[in-house]
Amino acid sequence: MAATTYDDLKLYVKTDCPYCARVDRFCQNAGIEIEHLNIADGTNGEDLERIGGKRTCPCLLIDGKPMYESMDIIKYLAGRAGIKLPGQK
Ligand SMILES: N[C@@H](CCC(=O)N[C@@H](CS)C(=O)NCC(=O)O)C(=O)O
Repeated sequence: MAATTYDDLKLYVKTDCPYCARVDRFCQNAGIEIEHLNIADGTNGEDLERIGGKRTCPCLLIDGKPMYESMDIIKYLAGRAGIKLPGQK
């Protein structure tokens, strides 16, 4: 499947974060490409705290607005990609 890149989205992640890995797995299966910002790099951690009030990962920035919680992120991305999640009507 050819991947689709979403330029209005950025995903804050942390190395070895299982919730980030869950979002990544979904993206991989759904053919969704999003720019990743690792909070260990440069000012990414400070930036995330300034934007969202905490450094918890994953955090999806949608046009600059933060969405925390891996399942909320996956549901949002599924909606964008027109994918129905298991159990969804
Ligand atoms: N319920 C959250 C859990 C996220 C979470 O606990 N992330 C950890 C990394 S694995 C974290 O960033 N902890 C540090 C913090 O909350 O400041 C989700 O599903 O996204």
